[in-house]
Amino acid sequence: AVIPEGVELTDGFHLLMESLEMNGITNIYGLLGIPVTEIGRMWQARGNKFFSFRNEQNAGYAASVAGYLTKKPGVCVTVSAPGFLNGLTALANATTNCFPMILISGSSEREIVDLQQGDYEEMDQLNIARPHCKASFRINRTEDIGVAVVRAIRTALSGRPGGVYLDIPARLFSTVMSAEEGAKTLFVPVDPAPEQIPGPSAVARAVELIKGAKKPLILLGKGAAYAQCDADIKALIEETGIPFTPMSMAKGLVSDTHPQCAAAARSMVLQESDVVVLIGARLNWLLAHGKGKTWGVAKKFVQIDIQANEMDSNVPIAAPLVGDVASCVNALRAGLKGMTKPTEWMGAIAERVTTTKGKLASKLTAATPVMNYFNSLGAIRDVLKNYPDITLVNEGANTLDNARMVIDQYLPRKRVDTGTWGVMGIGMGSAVAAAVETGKPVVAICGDSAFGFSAMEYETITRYNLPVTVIIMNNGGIYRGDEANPEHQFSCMLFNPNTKYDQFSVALGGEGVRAETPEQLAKALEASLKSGKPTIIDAIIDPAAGVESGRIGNLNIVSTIGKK
Ligand code: OXT
Ligand code: MG
Repeated sequence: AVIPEGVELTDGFHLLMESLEMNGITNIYGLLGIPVTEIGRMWQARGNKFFSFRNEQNAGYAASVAGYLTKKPGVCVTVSAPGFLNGLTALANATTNCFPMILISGSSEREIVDLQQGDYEEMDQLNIARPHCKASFRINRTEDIGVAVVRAIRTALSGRPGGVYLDIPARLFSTVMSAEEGAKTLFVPVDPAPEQIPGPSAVARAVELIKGAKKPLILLGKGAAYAQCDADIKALIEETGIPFTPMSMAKGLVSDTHPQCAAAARSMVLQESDVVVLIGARLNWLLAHGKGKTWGVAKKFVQIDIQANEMDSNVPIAAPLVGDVASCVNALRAGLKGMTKPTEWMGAIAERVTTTKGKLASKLTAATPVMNYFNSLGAIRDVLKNYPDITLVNEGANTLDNARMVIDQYLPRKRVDTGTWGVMGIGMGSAVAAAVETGKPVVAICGDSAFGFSAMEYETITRYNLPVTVIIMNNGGIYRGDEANPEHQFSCMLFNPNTKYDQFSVALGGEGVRAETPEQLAKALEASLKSGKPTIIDAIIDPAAGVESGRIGNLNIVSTIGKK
């Protein structure tokens, strides 16, 4: 339509920004260039924050972690084709982990892309994104920007949260319309993540099963942490006296030091329990699909999940509770009021926990010629005890598995790690988002391989002067650093042994410390947390200390006939 002269105009850029602002988005994570550059400049000029990354994948991880921590979709903005594809990995990861996130990419002109006439950064992004997220939308008209943003937000947040792709053809950004008409197209969704109440008969079935159990167990997943109904979950655990064990990102939802925490008796409780209540935890590979020798004696599952078809995904679920975590947990609390506590079972578990912790304690303080995972992480643990509200970011193999075991978490949503996919490279993006969204310090404990995936974002951290301490567990390789080199070649599992991560930090404007003993490590960490300055601690770990694939060596495939 022709707009009469003198009418005040708006355009796609402004409508998009106003719509995001109206919906409470203040931080955008991204990487700029044609055709989205102006979004960054104008977003900052309007008083919002644009966190500019060195690679879109890391910006995407940051957005997804922002979504996980805040229960609002994290927004990532990228350029077309290659920038979009870099961001897509993070969008897929967000969807797999059930983190709400919106990836907004500029795209090249439809008429050229669709006829494959070779446009600048030509790619059919809409369709490529589709299988990797909850929904893939394109906005073709400026008057649809408002509804598209709302649709993206509702899709990302409702039911099982996840990623949404929003495709904006370049030309739309500068397409104008009447400002007055444009303003009328923007709105905020009512109740985008509605309560979903479980049916009374489903609740009664679950209550009966739990009441009849001799050895019940509660298993907390990161879905339970995401739900932000921490007090309700703690109350369920304390009122029933049922032991609980957390999946890695649910650590701290109820403190790891709580007397009912069975994490240190994990294999025992998985094997011996008779009724297992899964709260926001899926029976995927991380839980051995709910079957096999991990799970020992026959058992019945109660499963709380917002997505109905999660039930029976691997094994029959005796009592499915479909609904939001808070509603389901509170329904169980009401039904289980006055339940007899399984004190004998809890007592046996507590005994095992004490023995296991005792065995570990001696390893954590043992002196060794070169630091290993235990005494280095023991030193870190002792410092972090005094900083319960830092966010711990953790990636690697041995670095991940040992840190998960050794470092206690005391508060909910204070641990971000490699998640459902076990993906390396979430480190620096997650650290940025955690520092930005919580306003509190972050400690990232990364394997030297894992760190390499997002290392250049350390410059992003120093540029924004974020209170992030990165501890690099430098064992010189993937899993181990002592593999023999084949003839005339460098081993495919090793890194340059002369790599000095502390100096890398200094070169990028941060503080750098080399730590060769647990005492040096503790001192450097304490100093870094006190200073709040971006710091890398290069923790020198015995190259022989790790094991292949960490604790998931069972998933590694090895040749059955060996070397030929
Ligand atoms: O009860 P038992 O006896 O079983 O003992 C358990 C607990 O009771 C006990 N525990 C405790 N003891 C004492 N005190 C306390 N407080 C306590 N708490 C617990 O500890 C044990 C273990 O408990 P846990 O961990 O809970 O139980 P378990 O049985 O291990 O749980 C099973 C799992 C599956 C839930 C758990 O293991 C888990 O969450 N695992 C996640 C594993 C994972 O995701 N790993 C990462 C991927 S590995 C591999 O893929 C890597 N790659 C390839 C690659 C990837 N991933 N991504 C991309 C984009 N490209 C490539 C690469 C490149 S790792 C990797 C790099 C590795 O090198 P680095 O240099 O980075 O790292 P280093 O290895 O350090 O060199
Ligand atoms: Mg390593």
